[in-house]
Amino acid sequence: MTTVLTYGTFDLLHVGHVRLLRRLKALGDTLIVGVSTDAFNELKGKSSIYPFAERREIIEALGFVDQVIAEEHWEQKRDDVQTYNVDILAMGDDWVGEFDDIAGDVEVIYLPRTEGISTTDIKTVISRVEEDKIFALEQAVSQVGRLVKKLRD
Ligand code: C2G
Repeated sequence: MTTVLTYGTFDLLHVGHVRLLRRLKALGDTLIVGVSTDAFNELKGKSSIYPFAERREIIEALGFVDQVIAEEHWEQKRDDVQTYNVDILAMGDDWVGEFDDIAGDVEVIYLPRTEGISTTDIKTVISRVEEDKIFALEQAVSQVGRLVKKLRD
């Protein structure tokens, strides 16, 4: 039985995350996912829209994920590899080389990311939509103001 382990924030889950996790599951029999806690996200300099409990619940809902654990600090990977008897530690290749120091205990591999999508991009699109809506509302309000003024004159 081959056990694969990976880690991530997995905020606003998208196809980049899902495709990576599917590929990781195809590498073995058991896939364990370490989801970054909100506190660890702060250490990573990231903030997430969904709190840890919801990000964990969403990953657990993926039928091909066998277990979800909390990722609380950078140093836990080596211990997790021992605790869960992990054969492969795998990440997207934006992390290439970052975890080679634990290659002695486990096979460390990096898989190509899915280009063209990221949680940051999704947040940007949503914020732009909000800005457009606010602008349209401001336009409507000023138009109503002008109409009211005309009616009064
Ligand atoms: N990913 C991907 N394709 C994307 C976006 C993300 O393959 N378009 C991969 C990343 O390479 C990572 C995983 O999905 O392996 C999770 O990505 P994030 O949620 O951004 O996690 P990250 O902040 O990279 O956290 O200790 C490791 C860190 O916790 C990794």
